[in-house]
Amino acid sequence: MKITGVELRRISMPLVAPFRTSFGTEHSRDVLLVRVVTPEAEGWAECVAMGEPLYSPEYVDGAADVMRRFMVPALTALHHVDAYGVGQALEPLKGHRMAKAALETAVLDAQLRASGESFARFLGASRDAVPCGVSVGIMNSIPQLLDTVDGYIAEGYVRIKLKIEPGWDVEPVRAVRERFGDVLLQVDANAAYTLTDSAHLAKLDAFGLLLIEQPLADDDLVQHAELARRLRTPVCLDESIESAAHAAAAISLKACSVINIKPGRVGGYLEARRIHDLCRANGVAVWCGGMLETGIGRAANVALAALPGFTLPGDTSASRRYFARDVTAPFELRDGHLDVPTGPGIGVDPDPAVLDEVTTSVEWLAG
Ligand code: OSB
Ligand code: MG
Repeated sequence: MKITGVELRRISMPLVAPFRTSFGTEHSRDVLLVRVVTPEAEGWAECVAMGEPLYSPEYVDGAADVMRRFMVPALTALHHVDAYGVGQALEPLKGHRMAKAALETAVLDAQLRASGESFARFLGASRDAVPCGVSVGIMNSIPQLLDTVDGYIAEGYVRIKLKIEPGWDVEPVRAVRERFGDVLLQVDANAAYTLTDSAHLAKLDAFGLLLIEQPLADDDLVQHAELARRLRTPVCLDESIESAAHAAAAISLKACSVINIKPGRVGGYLEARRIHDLCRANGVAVWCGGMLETGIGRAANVALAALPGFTLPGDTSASRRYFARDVTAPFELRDGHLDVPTGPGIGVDPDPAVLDEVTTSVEWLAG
């Protein structure tokens, strides 16, 4: 395929409720959508970079800038490109994996729409529906937390993830465990602790958690290995794993026994699949994380979550957990599961009328 041009579209998506983590509170998602145009087909993708560089160094204005200044010109200069070629062409540019992921995914979507193949089939999915968990933000009080979790369990979510930080960890976990019995439960610290907190974190061992996600800093692989020796709760990495090479290092160091795979964080679905394959070969469980995506990003994540190594429920929640109205037909929970899209490419299309209403800017980068 030859790329004719790329549209960068910014949309503003208010969240149904504020989402608080150890790094900040999100009220609305400022999303960068990428539309790649080729003579054969168009492809869509969502860049998961957030408004501010708090989860990782990337942020949405920076992602748009690096795409417009360096990445899109490198891709439109090619006479022929497919998804594998995007990675090769962008390889000299350091970092900016969320920006790279969005461009590669849009090209992959265009390519698969042209050939009539779904993401699920292309990636090697082995299921037609995936079990879903939900990520529950830090709340103002324990009663408020219990009400929120109660609502999610009533909707059918099969696993609860509690965001934690120093001062909001053992007590909320104890309260949820006492109230909801043996529900699948895990926690996510978003790098809020240090190794000196290991005795405190070991108090969580009493609650039979599936895992503790990213307790320490992004670049603390060695410290995570030490912490993993001190805890019975399995350690899972999110922020620390930006590539298959990082995953290989973490596995050899025994820094984790579980990995949260987010395609945006690792540079795209091809690298996400490499991490899946590596983990599967090494007996490391994986699950699909989320970045509060709209239906466009969610569709591809649900396809990835259907691969055989995704043995734990993901943060692939229903559209209504995030947005009153999604830009695609809403993803809806059925018996705790989301159906894997089967249509060509990501298998969903943004609704042009909804898209118009939420769009804050559009930029066309001609090839
Ligand atoms: O650490 O997994 C995380 C959301 C934004 C940034 C980081 C994280 C999250 C979530 C929510 O936990 C996952 C989701 O429901 O999309
Ligand atoms: Mg996380």
